[in-house]
Amino acid sequence: MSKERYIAAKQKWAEKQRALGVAAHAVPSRERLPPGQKLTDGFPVLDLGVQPKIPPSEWRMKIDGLVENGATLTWDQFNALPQVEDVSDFHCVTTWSKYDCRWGGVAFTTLYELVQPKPEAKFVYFTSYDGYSTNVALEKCLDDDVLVATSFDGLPVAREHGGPARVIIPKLYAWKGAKFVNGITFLAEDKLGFWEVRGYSNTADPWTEDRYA
Ligand SMILES: Nc1nc2c(c(=O)[nH]1)N[C@H]1C(S)=C(S)[C@@H](COP(=O)(O)O)O[C@H]1N2
Ligand SMILES: [Mo]
Repeated sequence: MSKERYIAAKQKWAEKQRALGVAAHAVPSRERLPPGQKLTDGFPVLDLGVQPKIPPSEWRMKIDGLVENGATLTWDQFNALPQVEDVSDFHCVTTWSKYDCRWGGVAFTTLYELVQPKPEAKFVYFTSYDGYSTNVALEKCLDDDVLVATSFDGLPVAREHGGPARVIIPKLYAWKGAKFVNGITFLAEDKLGFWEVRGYSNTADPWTEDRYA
């Protein structure tokens, strides 16, 4: 099941990257702004009051849990992985949305391929340098717009926006995308993250205003 989704997403990524420069657009649904959201031109910053400063030489991304090939990647190793770019819309649960965010980095499917999750893996738990965490069903991570972004609009992701690397999952409210990400754990059972244990919805679908549990 996951395997098929993974292959389908890989294929879509490949098609998108081929078309890049011609039509690298988010595919807007007819109603592009989810219910209850307001469009913003700026880019608000939401964090826990800490913006950790991680020198590239110290940065690590640990991928573990139910995987065949666990990995702890250095900055150079991470950036040596195949790169993608994708334009998507960004929806924060506090009701602002930002259109056409151009993110570049490593597709989630590439990391999936690298570590080879076991069939029992059904959930993903992300952790961050600021103590943040969030959880997402593996199936939701296997879309052709989910990536660990290291660039925004062609420039390195700014520290306040989660640099050096942050997760982007456009189809879910943005709290599901960990800034300052340093860990990805594959699990058989769901494990609630920072906001999920504090009453935010576990599924976080902007289209059904699935904000709070
Ligand atoms: N590490 C970390 N990731 C995080 C958060 C955070 O506080 N810490 N906030 C989340 C929330 S609620 C949102 S809306 C987005 C905000 O991203 P931005 O600050 O780039 O707008 O990051 C998400 N990821
Ligand atoms: Mo948010």
